[in-house]
Amino acid sequence: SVGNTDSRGALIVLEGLDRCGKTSQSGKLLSHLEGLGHSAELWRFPDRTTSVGQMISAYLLNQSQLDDHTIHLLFSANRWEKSQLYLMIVQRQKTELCIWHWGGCEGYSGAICALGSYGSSLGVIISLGFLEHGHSIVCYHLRSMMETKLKAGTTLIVDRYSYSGVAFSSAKGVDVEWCKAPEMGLLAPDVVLFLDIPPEKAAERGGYGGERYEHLEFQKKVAQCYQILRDSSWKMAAEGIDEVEKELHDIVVDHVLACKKGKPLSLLWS
Ligand code: NYM
Repeated sequence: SVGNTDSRGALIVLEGLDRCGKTSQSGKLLSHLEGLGHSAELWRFPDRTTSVGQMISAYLLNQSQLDDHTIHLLFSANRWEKSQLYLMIVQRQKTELCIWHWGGCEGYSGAICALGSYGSSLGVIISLGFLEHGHSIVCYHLRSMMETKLKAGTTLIVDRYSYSGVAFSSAKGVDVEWCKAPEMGLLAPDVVLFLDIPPEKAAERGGYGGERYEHLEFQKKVAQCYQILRDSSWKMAAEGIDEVEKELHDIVVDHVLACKKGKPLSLLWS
């Protein structure tokens, strides 16, 4: 446990093969939670908007070649970069901008709270006229922020997480324990929703695109790797769009309510 007993948002992860319907189910879950008045956001991994995410995207589009271990670590880095809170303070000195501090947020929690009300989305640059530290003009570049969001009461519906990392890399033959190692210490989801669809059925849907991994034989291996990873806490969602939707809604609302009541956060595979 990371020691939080306050009301918080839930970390909901959707997993499954390519074309299993995760993305549309994630969108529906978001609308459902918002409709019930819960604060919720949709996240997805890989997040292709960051510089690490762009390297991943180039790899998936076959525009670059990377060793299996290297791409695995990039996928993991892409999760770490969105789970930690980093703060860059840029102090304007005459006409120059100099980086004054770049690092973790310890000691800056007061400032971060103050910024919360200005907006906290990734990459936002906020200029403040002054700060109690006495700097004349200070810009904050706030990145993060899975834990911050959850603690602020926002439920995160996450389309793929560390399980995709381990399933897809180990399907290529990389050792499972090696694959898990860089994921350790990330936040553990409150629930994993696995959209359980036979690989053949997924392949029939909309056709695979031009991305790496979108081949039936490989997806069959990924399905086996997911089997190894899954535990009794995973919710396996059956097929059939309407039924899946209803089933997922009920499960998710239960978890959102448990987290509101103070269920503590915990860490993955620790
Ligand atoms: N993928 C996704 C991985 O290999 N490792 C990971 O850690 C994650 C999050 O990327 N085929 C794979 C699974 C998908 C591909 O995902 C891109 P999507 O959901 O199609 O954007």
